[in-house]
Amino acid sequence: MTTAFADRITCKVPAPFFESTNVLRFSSCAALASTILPNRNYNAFPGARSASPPPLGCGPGAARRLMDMSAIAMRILVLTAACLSMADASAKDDAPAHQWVLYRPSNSTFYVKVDPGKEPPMEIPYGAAGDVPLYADFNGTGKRIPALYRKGQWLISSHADGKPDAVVNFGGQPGDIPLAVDIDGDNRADLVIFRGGEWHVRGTRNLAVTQIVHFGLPGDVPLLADFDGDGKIDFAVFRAGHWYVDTNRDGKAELDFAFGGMAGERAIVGDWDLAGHAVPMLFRDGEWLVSAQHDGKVSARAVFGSKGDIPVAVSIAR
Ligand SMILES: [Ca+2]
Ligand SMILES: [Ca+2]
Ligand SMILES: [Ca+2]
Repeated sequence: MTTAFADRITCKVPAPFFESTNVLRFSSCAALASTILPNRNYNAFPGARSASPPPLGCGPGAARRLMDMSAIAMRILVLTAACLSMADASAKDDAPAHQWVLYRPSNSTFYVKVDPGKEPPMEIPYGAAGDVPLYADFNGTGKRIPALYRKGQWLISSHADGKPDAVVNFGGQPGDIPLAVDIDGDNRADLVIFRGGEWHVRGTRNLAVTQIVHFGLPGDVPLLADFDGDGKIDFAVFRAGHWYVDTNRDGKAELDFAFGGMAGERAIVGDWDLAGHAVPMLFRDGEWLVSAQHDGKVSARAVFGSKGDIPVAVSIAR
């Protein structure tokens, strides 16, 4: 099952990310691509558990392969031109705009892009090797800001100027994984440390209290989001292609679904539509896969970033 966003694709012509302004979003790219390149099934959105990454109509991987094939090089040009012509059609799409955030460790820089939007990604140099990037509304202003976790120190940059203006100590044990989500409902991101199945939650309503929640196992990828749409943040873990979600905080999963499982991919959650349900996403070397129905099927995809980047956040642009 697909959503209204099923065939919405971010198209990127084969040029290094951020060095090209030809990052376009358009509707019906899948149908367009299959027309121009009929030997590829661009209308199919295979499940994320396939042995190899699904073909992309306009993604860099597909583009590289196709560029090597001189016999159809001209078709690429035709496709690119057609993408350009389709750009305006997407303006009629009533889907909400999304803010995509990734972090590039090689140059310690956040990249923030709004799609659809004509502005190039905003670049925020911030951090050093080994830092863990975070992007959340730490101040309760309605605006998300960058932060870094560095061996138990949280370096929050309210002005997104590459300098921390608040430093908080929380966590710091080897293997601790930081998360920043508003769990206690005061609109300010709470600091959370996942430690091998134990969640340490320091809510902003009462900084003196650290709550402990048990869910998951050592080695799990922790995730915090409202999966069931009841307005409360759920505790979730990603484990080798399976997602387990504890919606009532009793340590047992109410939701369990498969999505992903390939080596090298990263699991994150994002706000995707206005219904308030968080959606699971996978990041594979610059390709983002969305499963809006929690059924393991890819309902939308985008291209943003490249190999080595860290996906940080996806939210409704406001
Ligand atoms: Ca809070
Ligand atoms: Ca919930
Ligand atoms: Ca439960």
